[in-house]
Amino acid sequence: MALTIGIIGLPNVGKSTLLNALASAGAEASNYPFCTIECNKGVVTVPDERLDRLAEILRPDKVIPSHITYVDIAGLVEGASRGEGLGNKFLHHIREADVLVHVLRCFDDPDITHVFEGVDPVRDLQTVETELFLSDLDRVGKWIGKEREKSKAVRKGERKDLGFLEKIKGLLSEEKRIDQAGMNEHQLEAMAELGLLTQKPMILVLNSGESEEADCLEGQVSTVRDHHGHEPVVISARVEEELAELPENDREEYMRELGIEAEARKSFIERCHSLLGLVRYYTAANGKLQAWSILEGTKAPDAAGMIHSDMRDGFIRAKVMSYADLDSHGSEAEVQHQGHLRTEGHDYIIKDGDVIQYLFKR
Ligand SMILES: Nc1nc2c(ncn2[C@@H]2O[C@H](COP(=O)(O)OP(=O)(O)OP(=O)(O)O)[C@@H](O)[C@H]2O)c(=O)[nH]1
Ligand SMILES: [Mg+2]
Repeated sequence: MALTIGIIGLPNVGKSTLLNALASAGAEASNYPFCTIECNKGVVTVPDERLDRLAEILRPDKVIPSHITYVDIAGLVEGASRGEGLGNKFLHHIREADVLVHVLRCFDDPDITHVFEGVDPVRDLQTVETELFLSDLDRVGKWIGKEREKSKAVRKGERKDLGFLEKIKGLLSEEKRIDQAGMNEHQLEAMAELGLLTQKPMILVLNSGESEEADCLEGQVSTVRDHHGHEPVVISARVEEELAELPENDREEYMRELGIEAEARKSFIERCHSLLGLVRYYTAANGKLQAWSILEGTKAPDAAGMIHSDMRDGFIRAKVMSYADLDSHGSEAEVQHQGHLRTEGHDYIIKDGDVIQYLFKR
């Protein structure tokens, strides 16, 4: 299953427009808050030069690039965590995404309704973040309630650590992100099961519009950066959507007219990859070379499980080479001859550029 990126933000900030630009998925974008009610999905191919070189070396019958599914989620509003504006339904979709792209409106256009007065990306960011924290708080609160109701007869190993959950609740109520470093195995399991929205890797995208003044935009970038602590990505969703819809021949001319050097949507996918800490690795088996995008820190059986759940359940070991070795030695046989073909087990964490063959019980 492809990795899923959920596109979130307030209504009318350009989420559907961004998805159209990325995937030409035909999501409806219009000047009408809540235009997206059900989710639109776009499957985007990740550009990958290493895959071309690997195909040259391994000569597979079939080459399949990595795909990322972008899901355009309807706009969140204040009170979403209490069910406002179909809130709970939207929050449910967000919970299913592996990582989040949060779109903030920086374009000023009196023709496009803004849910608040005027452009203020930091205010919008805080509004949506508060809803995410409140939703998480509600979730942890319900867990605590259920634990308390469990009879004393329930065995210790089947109980959740109430003290730990209370601590998480306290941090969430202060809108603090939770640091998982130092957590024990049970606590990490509980965190994974909770699937908190505020723990998902997230990047911020400033939708800059087509005619924003450079100074004004720089100011917005730096306030968002100061607030969030990470560098946001700037893109003009509407311009990119227009470019995506133009025939190849007309595109360059339009870009010259606008004074744009390169289509941002192409580098955007790459930037998402690096900012979100995604890792790209390859499987080579049965004449098929395939690239996969996964979260950093994924263990081999879980990565295999993204191909098929049977492969996770029956995982035995993984034969691993690195892209760098294949590239420099030029053949699989030579990599093996040089002693660089490794065998890894259940605890192996997939690295960027690994070329893997899984062995599993059927
Ligand atoms: N002027 C201008 N308008 C834009 C830009 N990006 C999007 N829009 C317009 O803003 C309106 C809303 O865009 P959408 O992409 O539908 O917004 P959304 O965030 O998906 O909205 P919801 O689905 O209601 O949550 C559309 O009319 C877009 O064409 C931009 O960069 N500049
Ligand atoms: Mg939309």
